[in-house]
Amino acid sequence: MELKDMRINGERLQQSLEEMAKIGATPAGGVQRLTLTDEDKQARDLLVKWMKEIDLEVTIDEMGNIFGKRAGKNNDLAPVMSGSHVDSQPKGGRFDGILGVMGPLEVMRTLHENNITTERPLVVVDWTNEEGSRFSPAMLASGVWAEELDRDWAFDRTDINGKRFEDELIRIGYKGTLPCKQSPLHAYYEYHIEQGPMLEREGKIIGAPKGILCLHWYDIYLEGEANQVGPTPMEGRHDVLCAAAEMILKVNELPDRMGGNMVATVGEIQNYPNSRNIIPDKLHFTVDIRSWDDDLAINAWNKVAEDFRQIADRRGCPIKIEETWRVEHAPFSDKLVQGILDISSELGYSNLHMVSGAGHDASYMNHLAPTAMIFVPSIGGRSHVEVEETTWEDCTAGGNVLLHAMLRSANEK
Ligand code: HGY
Ligand code: MN
Ligand code: MN
Repeated sequence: MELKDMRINGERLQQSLEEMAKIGATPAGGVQRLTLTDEDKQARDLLVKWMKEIDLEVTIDEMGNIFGKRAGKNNDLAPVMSGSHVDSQPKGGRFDGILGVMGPLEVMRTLHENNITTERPLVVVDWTNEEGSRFSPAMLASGVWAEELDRDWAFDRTDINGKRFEDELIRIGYKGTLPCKQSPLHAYYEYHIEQGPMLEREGKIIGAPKGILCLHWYDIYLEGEANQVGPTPMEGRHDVLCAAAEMILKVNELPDRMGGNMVATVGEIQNYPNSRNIIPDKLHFTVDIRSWDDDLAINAWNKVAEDFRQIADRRGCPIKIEETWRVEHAPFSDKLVQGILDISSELGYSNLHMVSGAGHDASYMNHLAPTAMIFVPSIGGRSHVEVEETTWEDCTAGGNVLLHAMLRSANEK
């Protein structure tokens, strides 16, 4: 069979995704595989088993990143890498992340059974803690690999129960010995569901994002004064929940105030002591700001942070602000993006040049090598929810585009 006529085995890809979806399955049809939980471990164990079944050289680094390498004709050449993440959001979907690990694995399976060896080696990767839900920030381990985040800072990140990242990595047996450090890459492809409405709205099958928005994460801590809700007059209260309520609405108003081209969200809040008859006196909430324009995002943050300080001052609730994490917008390789659009057309798939509002490990890989992503539609534009859904046909289509994009790059001398 000629290379151009090769296709992945869509049924096998579906079976692998269905097998993985059983790990951490939730009653409403989603998955919960939070980073470094037992469910994450189960999915990792299954991935490693499948990698070994097709003779990939499996290595695990000290951040738990799992690499499966398929030798090329010339292993001195820098590899072509493709991957994503097996961890999920709490009550997350069955496609986010895992499609981007099962996709390249299926590419490797297809090459393996057809005895095809590319010029360059190929690597499939599972990046630890892409989601950042249990341990913030997101893309933690790809950030360390790209040498943009400090490994020991990452090791010390804690979850809401005070468990340390490194301790949990050791507990599930995935703290490898390989240093978590970048190595030369010829190209990086990430295959992912769109997680938005564009492809469905435009009636297209394949999305080729021009890049990813910047992601800025902040953590806000407020102190107030607890008291019995009955006898305490309204006047003079230091109620952190009321202070936060004002602040959260300021975040929601921010994109309009800045003239658009950005999104701003408060997604997480902890209120203490969270008893209906005690005035709350401790509170934490998060802020997520994204834009293609990094400066706009920073200007927006500076404005809303000033609002926060004024509200905290007026309400007598001391505030602590942490500028937790920033990753700048990622403009992908024009060459690789055009390649994805061309391959999609050659394979007969409609396609759309777009942008990614969702963050991906590709943002960091984009600093190291020519990078691009392949999107397939999310039904109803929904993601990070249990009803997240993509048709098996579209999963196969994206896998075929990934196959030919990887082949094209891996056969470059
Ligand atoms: O936040 C994101 O967009 C990704 O899911 N980590
Ligand atoms: Mn993802
Ligand atoms: Mn996600």
